[in-house]
Amino acid sequence: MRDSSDWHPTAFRTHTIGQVVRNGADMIGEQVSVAGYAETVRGRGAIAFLMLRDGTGYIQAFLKKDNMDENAFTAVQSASRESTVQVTGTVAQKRPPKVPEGEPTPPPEYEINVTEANILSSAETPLPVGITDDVNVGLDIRLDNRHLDLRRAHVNAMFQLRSRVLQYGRDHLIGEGFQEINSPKIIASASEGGTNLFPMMYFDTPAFLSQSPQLYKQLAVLGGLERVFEIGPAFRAEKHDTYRHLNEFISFDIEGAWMNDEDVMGVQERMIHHIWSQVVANDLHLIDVVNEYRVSQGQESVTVEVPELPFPRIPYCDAIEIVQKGGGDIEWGDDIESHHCDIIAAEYPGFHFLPRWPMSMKPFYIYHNEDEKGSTGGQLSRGFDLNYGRDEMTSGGQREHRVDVLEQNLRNMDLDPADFTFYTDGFRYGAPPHAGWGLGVARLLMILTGAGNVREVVLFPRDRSRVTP
Ligand code: AMO
Repeated sequence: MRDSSDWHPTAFRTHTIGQVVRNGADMIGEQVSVAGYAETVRGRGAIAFLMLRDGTGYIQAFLKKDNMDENAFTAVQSASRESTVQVTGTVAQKRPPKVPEGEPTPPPEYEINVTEANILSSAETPLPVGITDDVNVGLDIRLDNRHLDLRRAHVNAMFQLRSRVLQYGRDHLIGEGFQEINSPKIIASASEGGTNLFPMMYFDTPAFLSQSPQLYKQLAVLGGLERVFEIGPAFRAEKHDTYRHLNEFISFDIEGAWMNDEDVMGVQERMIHHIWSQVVANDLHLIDVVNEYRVSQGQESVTVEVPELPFPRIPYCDAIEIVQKGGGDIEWGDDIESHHCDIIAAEYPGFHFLPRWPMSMKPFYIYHNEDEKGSTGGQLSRGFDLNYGRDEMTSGGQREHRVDVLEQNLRNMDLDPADFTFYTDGFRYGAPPHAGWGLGVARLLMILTGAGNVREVVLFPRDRSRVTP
């Protein structure tokens, strides 16, 4: 579990369990207080073994009636699973298990000889979902009881990995000169065009939940912040029911001045390379926990292979040819859907960019150059996607910075420039060429953890049928 070396003592414990487990050799005889969940309680009569778990590890607490208050002893001995317990006692080395001759002796393990114990909160029984035992409940029941589901080791590990991924991504971008921003989530007009907005009342005025920080991150760059990023929620009123769509998701966005599509693809691949390298350097113990569970379920283990740079670039026109050659039914100007991506993924199974989409497929804010035409003469744009296998991770592109073209794009897409003056005004007083992207955080986590569904790596997912807990 988590590295606990720099956790400070709190009112309820002097040490984390992880600290005692790791530093046990130097702590023999030392008095400690730890607190955690009661995984199991064994033993009868005058002794009891309590297996205690906190967010950092597991330890056995050894209780002897003679060594402590009798009522406290009895309370622990009859404690239900998952009750929270605080124990105080001295650190001791566990008696080593007998190993057959010739086999290596396992590393020493430590336990706590308890002198004081305190049930902090008793767990009701039965538990609606199993924590340590392999109770086969579906995802829905797990999500209804997420507060318990999170106590399972592999679920806990997945969310630790999620936090790490965001940390490494953030570190990388800050290292490339990006600064973090927060854009409003209550907005007055569609940021992506289209109709997939959740309406709301903002006092007496109709408003919407934001679909994307798109227009605001651009305004920040136009205002001179040059390189910005945001990790925040995006809301889409789409009636999807798939393993990779939610109605609220965390979008990891960047925007940079004086950059084109190729420049921000570079930022993207370097960031992903950094995240993967850091996970390999620091977090393989978390991947091991995930794999332990996967193997117990008969699933393949996940391996974290740092992807090579640069990622392949397969321009849209070439992608169409690959799909056609692979027997897929597609024409220039069509969207590349998941079943088409399967054909491309057969050749490019890892991360790959799909740059230069037709302008007709891309939002009004994407840049295009009149001279850049596709194989059938259609107008090409500077919009791109990043895919991993069959799944889209990211969309991005160079942005249109010429206000007259921008307004024409809006009209071409049946949008009224008058509704976007808060945005287009940002381009009237000198606008740097700029570019950016938006990455679906849960989709990236799906790859890293092997999760087959974004809901696995989202704390409290919001989909068509789920708005609680
Ligand atoms: P787009 O709409 O493609 O682009 O979204 C960017 C990325 O966000 C993720 N994503 C989703 N994840 C879960 N559930 C959903 N319903 C969902 N919709 C999108 C995907 C997708 O690639 N403004 C542009 C980005 C930009 O150009 O900077 C945008 O929002 O991984």
